[in-house]
Order: sequence, then C-alpha cells, then structure tokens
Amino acid sequence: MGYTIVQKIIRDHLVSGEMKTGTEIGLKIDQTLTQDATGTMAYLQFEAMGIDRVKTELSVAYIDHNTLQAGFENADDHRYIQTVAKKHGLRFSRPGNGICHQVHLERFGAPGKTLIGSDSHTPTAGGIGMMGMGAGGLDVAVAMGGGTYYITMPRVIGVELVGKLPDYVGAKDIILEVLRRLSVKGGVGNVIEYYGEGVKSLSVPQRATITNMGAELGATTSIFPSDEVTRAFLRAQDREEVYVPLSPDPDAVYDSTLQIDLSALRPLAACPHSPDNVKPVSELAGMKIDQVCIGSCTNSSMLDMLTVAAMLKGKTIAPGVSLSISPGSKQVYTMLAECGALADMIAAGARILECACGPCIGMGFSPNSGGISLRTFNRNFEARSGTKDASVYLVSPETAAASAVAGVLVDPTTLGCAPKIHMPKKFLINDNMIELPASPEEADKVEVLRGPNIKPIPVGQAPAENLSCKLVLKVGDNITTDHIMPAGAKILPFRSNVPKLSEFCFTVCDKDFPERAKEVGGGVIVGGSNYGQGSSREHAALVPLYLGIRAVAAKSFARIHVANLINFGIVPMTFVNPEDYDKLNQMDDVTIDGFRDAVANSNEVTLTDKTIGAEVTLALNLTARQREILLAGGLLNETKNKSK
Ligand code: MIC
Ligand code: SF4
Repeated sequence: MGYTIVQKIIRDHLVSGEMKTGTEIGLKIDQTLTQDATGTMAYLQFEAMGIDRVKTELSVAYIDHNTLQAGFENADDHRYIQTVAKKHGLRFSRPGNGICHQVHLERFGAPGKTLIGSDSHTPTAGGIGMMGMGAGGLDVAVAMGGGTYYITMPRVIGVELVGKLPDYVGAKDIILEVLRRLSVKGGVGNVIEYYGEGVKSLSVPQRATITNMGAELGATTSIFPSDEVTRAFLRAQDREEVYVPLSPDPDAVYDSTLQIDLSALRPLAACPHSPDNVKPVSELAGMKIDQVCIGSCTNSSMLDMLTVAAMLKGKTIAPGVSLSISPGSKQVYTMLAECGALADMIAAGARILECACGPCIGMGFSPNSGGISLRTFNRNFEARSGTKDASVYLVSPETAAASAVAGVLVDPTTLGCAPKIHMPKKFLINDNMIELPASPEEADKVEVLRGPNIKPIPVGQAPAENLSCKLVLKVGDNITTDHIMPAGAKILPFRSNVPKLSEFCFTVCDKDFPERAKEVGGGVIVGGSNYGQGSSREHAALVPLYLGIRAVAAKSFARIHVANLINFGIVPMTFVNPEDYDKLNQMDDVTIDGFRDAVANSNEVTLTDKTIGAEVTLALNLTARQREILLAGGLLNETKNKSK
C-alpha cells in the first residue's frame, strides 16, 4: 500500500515507534519557531536544560503577539528573547517583521520538512507541503535541543477539491465548509490532506489559509501537495532551491474522505462563539455591524490585502463602522505601500495597524459593548476579542471588505465580477529585520538580559500515593485554552509571571475560580469533550498547576493541551462511561486510592465521590513514556533526573 504525503514525511522523520494509527511515534524535527507570548517560557525551559546551541536545521524566534507596550513587561520579554536567541543559535525576527506563520511561509518553510512551533497555527506551513505542528513551549525547547517530538500516529482524512472557486468566494470559505462538516473536534487524532483537481487552482497563500485553520478542527496538521504552484511561490520568494515535489502515491489510502465542489461554494461565516458554527452569509445578510478587522495569520497575505484594497478603492467605510487592517508581514506591508494599494485602504478610512497579531489576540481593537465584529481571523471564542458580550463572526476578506463599505453584512457574490488579482511574480526580498545568531565562538560573550517580570516556573510534583481533594471546577464541552488562561492586552504581558497570571485563570467561566482553588489547595477539574481546544499555550497547564490542580477528568482532550498537562505533571483522565460526567458536582469531596500506582501501571482508576456516595471509573490512556513523565512530576523534572 502506498503512502499519503504526511505518511511520507513521517516515514522520513521516524525516530521511534511504528507507523500504526493510534500509537505513539517519535519524530525528528527539522525546524522550530516560537512567538513571544509562548517563547519566553520556551527559552527559560531551554536554558534550564543546559544546552548551549540549538541542534535543529533552523530555529526562529518571532516577536508578533505582545507588541502593545503599555508597560515595561513586553519590551523586557522581547529583549530577553532577542538576547537568548543570539546566544543559543537562533534567528530573531524583530517586532515589525510580521506574524510568525506568514513570515515563516515566506522566508523559511520548506516542503517535506518537519516544523514544530509554540503556536497552534504552525500548520500554516502545510500550504507549502511542510509538516507543521503546534506544540507546547517545553516540547519546542526539547526539539531545539535535538530531542524527539512525540505524537500519536494520525489517521488521514483526504479532502478532495473539485471545480474552481467562483468570483468573491475565497479560501476562507473552503475551510469554513470543512469546519461546518467536521466540527471543532472532527480533526482530533487526524491529519487533513488536500488533493484533487481543485488544488491546482489555489495559490500557496490560499492553501495556507486552509491549513492554518485546520487547527480549529483539532487536527494534528493539514497539508497540501508540493507542486508547480509551490515551486512558483518559492521562486517568487527567491528560494526555489528548497523546492521538492510531493504528492501521495497513486495507491495511497485515506482513512476517510470528503469532497468539496469549489464551484458550488458560497461565502460562509462562523457565528459566535465557535469556528464550526457556520452559516451561509446570505442567511445573515443585512445584519448591522460595528467593526471589521482584516488580518491575522489566516488572511493577511499579499493576495488577501490586494483583494481588500481593490474592493475599497474609491469607497468610504460606512459611518459607524471601524475597519482595522493588519498586513501579515513587512514584505506584504512594503509591497502594499510601493504599489499604492495601501493608499487606497487609507483613503477609504481603514485604520492601518502594524504587521502583528493585534486584534486577533485581543491586543487592542476590542469591540464596543454588545458589538458585532466581522473578522478574517480563525477564532471567535467568547471574550477573546476583549469584550465579553461582543459577537464575533469569522469571514473571508472579500465578505469583510464588502461589509465594511455597506455597514451591514453583505454577501460579496451579489456585487458582480470580482477584481482580478494576480500573485506577484517576484516578492520584495529584504531580510534586514531578521537578526542572525552569534557564532559559536562569540556566543559566550552574549549576555542574556532578563527583566523583573520574569518569575520562576512552577515545578510539578509526583502524584500523591492516594489523592484526596475537591472537584474544584466543573465545566462543559469544548472548553478552550482562552477559557482556561485568557489572553488579551491586559493579561498577555504576564506570560512569564505565573503567579500574576493565576489571577485570571478560568475567570471567563467562573470569576471566583482562582480564589477558590487557592483556598481549598487545588484539586481536580471536571471537563466535557474536547477539553483544552485552541491555542498551544502551556500556561493553560502551568497556571492550573500553580493553583494546585493535580488531575483533570474529561470526556476527551484536545491534542496539544493533553501533551501540555502531562509535561507539567497534571494527570489527564477520561470518563469510561461519559454519563458519569453528569453525576459529579463542583466542590464534591473525592478520593482516588492508589493514585500513584495507577499512574505507574494501570489503565484505569476509581474516583470515589464521597459527597454523593458514587464511584466513577476513569481511564488513564497513557504511554510508558508519558507515565514516566507524570511520575517524575513533569518533563523538566524527568529530564533533570535522567541527566543526574
Ligand atoms: C492564539 O491564536 O490563540 C495564540 C495566541 O496564537 C496561541 C498562542 C498563545 O496563546 O500564545 C496559539 O494559537 O497557540
Ligand atoms: Fe497571532 Fe491570531 Fe495567528 Fe494566534 S491566530 S498566531 S494570535 S494572528
């Protein structure tokens, strides 16, 4: 039997395990990336490992998230990352150079290689035929040190694209259609591979929009073939030498398939508060809007920006609507300025922001109370915009631009013929905002500068012999990492200050949680299905650890989050009978006898709820490697123990 694209990349990078679906495999990682909101922690952990220089082919530290400097904290963290990168052999992409995923695609991504990044949208690189995966900062630190990255051997979902997109229907509409069909948990345990006639008609940035938002499906990664379109993109970036063709073997078998007829697609919108709550724009058309935000790592390419500029040219943004535009990179920004498209946007009344994540992570541009915001971003989780009662709709740049002008949600296909936008034959190449590392000889002289905001990382504990505690919090299905550890302009500056961060833990769901957890000394969290979906932020494990959380019992977990829980010594347990979830109540007293032994050897534990007098069976789906990490109280402890 032949291989699919991802299976070929896995085969070429396999370090441990067998390519048997559902079992743990270890991969060699060629490249890593970090961003600043997760990077500080990743480099503190890398330093703790005592490795002098990164051992990957390429590692890049980006600054793109925490760029609103309303105090010293973010600037200090940038300086720390800059100096630590210089010392340890990493390239440093300075603030102002752009969003990590967009810049990586432009300047570093390579078909057939593996990449992990401390950001869940690292699969953006799949647009170029690279196997990009989001990971916790500690896993990225390990990979930088030359260590193996572990995943579960995924199933492969093949998405066949046929036909050609009609005018004003975009790549965003394709991925929204996939989300509509598969849901935010439909990708868990899977990779998504795109194939078929329709692939050829999509440019690399369009493909990258689709693979980027595969993160919202919970997929391990998403990938497109590497073909002549890929080669042309790389040539236009002056990097044709990294091109290799990649396609599935003719007899490759997908575990399941779905087909999308591009010609039949219509503009779609993901309604509040989930990326899979998808409806046709035509059904919502006419809805009054307050704000439009265009940008983010999903839709900030040159192609997206030129489309928006052409649609805004000669028009004025509707009164009462505020439009923000954040180009994805310095390359895009400069080219927009040079060709005059930027002037068209400004003239129409757009508020042009720097090339960074910006409003996507709540760094400014929070909507008004009860406001309706259309965003070309990838996540519309409750409160992520910074305004709890705002309603965020995720749409294509085409829908966003048409609506910004009209002041109400507009189906752009009603506008007639779309402007013809062509991919540039040659991009503007100027890597002057990427600092190179010091040479190994010079590295000793580089001083790593730390600010006072950097506080020690909490250290995990080995599981107690018998666990006796409270069910300190009970939450529902699809809890996101934005619920567990919210971000935004006010909270993000404390990403390297866990004690301060803990004041905000779970406050979107329950404002008293941090106080209560401290009062009762932590305990166990009860969750529904797909617990921990969304971001790769390991803070969603580290902060609960700081608040005394020892285990989470859920119906199911999201991939990156469960790895983060284990890395920090929090035991993930799943309900054997999902109905048992309903029996348990917040603040019940519970015990698990023989907890540590079970973590060491057993596939199940019994949780006794003393308050209601019930017993519940929980599964421990752990590999031997994960058990060792948990018994040591986390991966850092385990690494230290091993090196003794
Ligand atoms: C996000 O989009 O949620 C983020 C902010 O980029 C996160 C990373 C973080 O929390 O710092 C992600 O996607 O992993
Ligand atoms: Fe940045 Fe938003 Fe992309 Fe996350 S999803 S990397 S916050 S632009």
